[in-house]
Amino acid sequence: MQSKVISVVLGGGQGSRLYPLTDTRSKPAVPIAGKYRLVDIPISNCLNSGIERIFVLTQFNSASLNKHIKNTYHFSFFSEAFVDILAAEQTPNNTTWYQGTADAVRQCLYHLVQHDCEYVLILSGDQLYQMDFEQMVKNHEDSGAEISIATIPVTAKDATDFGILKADENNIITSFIEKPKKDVLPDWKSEVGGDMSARGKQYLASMGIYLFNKKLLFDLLENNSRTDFGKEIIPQSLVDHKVVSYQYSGYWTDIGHIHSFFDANLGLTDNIPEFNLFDKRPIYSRARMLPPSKISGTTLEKTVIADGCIINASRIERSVIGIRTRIGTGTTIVNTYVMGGDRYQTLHELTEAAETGQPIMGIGDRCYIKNAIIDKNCFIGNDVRINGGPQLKDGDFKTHTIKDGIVVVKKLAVIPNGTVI
Ligand code: ADQ
Ligand code: ADP
Repeated sequence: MQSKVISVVLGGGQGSRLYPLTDTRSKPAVPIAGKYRLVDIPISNCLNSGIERIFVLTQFNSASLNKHIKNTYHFSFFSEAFVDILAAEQTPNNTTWYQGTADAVRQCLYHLVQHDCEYVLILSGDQLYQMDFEQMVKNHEDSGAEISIATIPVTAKDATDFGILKADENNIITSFIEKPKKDVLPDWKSEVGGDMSARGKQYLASMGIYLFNKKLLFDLLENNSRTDFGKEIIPQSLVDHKVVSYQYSGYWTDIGHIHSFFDANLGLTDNIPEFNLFDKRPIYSRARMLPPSKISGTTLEKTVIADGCIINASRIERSVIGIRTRIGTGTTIVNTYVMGGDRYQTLHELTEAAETGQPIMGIGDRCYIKNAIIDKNCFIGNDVRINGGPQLKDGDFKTHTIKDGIVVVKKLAVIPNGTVI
């Protein structure tokens, strides 16, 4: 695998769907599950599948992404392995930012050409799943495919958000439509087999995971201006090339929207989560050498707590609490993802805040927080009430954004004592 495949992770366009989490950082750097970042998911899937040469394409480079990659993915001096970030850059031939997914890959072809490989695996940066790409490569080779697309059955409700395809009895894709409108959907039903069909998942969706024969990828991208895989490259390739569906049946979810990102994070608190962090194949992240979390007087119900926290809350329920989070006494947190902090405040800073009545980094005393995402390094005062839910109208404010009833408190926001949202 190592010598056959190079992987390219599409790290994100403008990232507007995950705003405000992507306001000051690139999408691959968005923290998930209390201690990881989005980019750790596709990179871990690659490493666990024996693919050790990885490019991450991102529209803009952030200090946190660079630092994270540099501090996390160390390889032996003697190995060929690498994880390289390629941010949209101006070169004599390209003066623009990436215009779309295919354009992003096109602009990095000159990096790819320098490496020996048979296949290029193209991955999305905003999906939560554990997949063994070795199986996909094997299927690609066994079927004689020139392009393989990982696919998953979805319901009619979800089908309009994906590329939908039809395949013949040999899994060769015969037609493909990117995000079909509702009225044409019935024409796109597939025979997906027993259980899936019974659950109403009668449409075969592209997971946005593509395996290309290297030479074909170059032929398809060079000397033209097609900008998107789903809209142009894939549908246009069906006529002249063997494009095969590799059907996947495990857990896979797109986390490119605030509500799906929120649901995927809180899903980790389920008794048996669909995404298994406790799998023998690890999700890699930065080893931070944090102290164990210290918890006092708190009733914890279905809660995931990362390292280095100091928690004195009275109750935390169905929540994910990220690294270095401080939570004061008498506070209740429900259905919330608290991302945590990048540092601890010094004793001097804490004393000064106490003397002047300013909030400290973390969540203060006697707060009630429900249906929220609290970004990194927030200062939430005492007696703050954040009650997200469908009763709240969407909107963007100085300290927070409301999307689908979820309150997203912005990174570094200071929420004064007694605030009600
Ligand atoms: P979408 O996810 O809607 O559909 P798109 O917005 O093009 O497609 O994003 C694909 C991935 O590429 C995402 O991870 C995104 O962040 C990233 N990306 C987008 N523009 C980029 C750019 N300019 N530079 C770098 N990265 C960029 C796609 C397929 C569908 C398929 C779904 C599955 O088009 O056919 O069903 O993925 O989620
Ligand atoms: P994120 O993308 O998660 O918001 P940042 O861009 O803020 O991350 O960078 C996180 C890194 O910056 C952390 O590793 C942390 O060590 C460092 N950092 C952030 N703020 C401070 C600070 N005020 N003092 C020292 N280090 C900081």
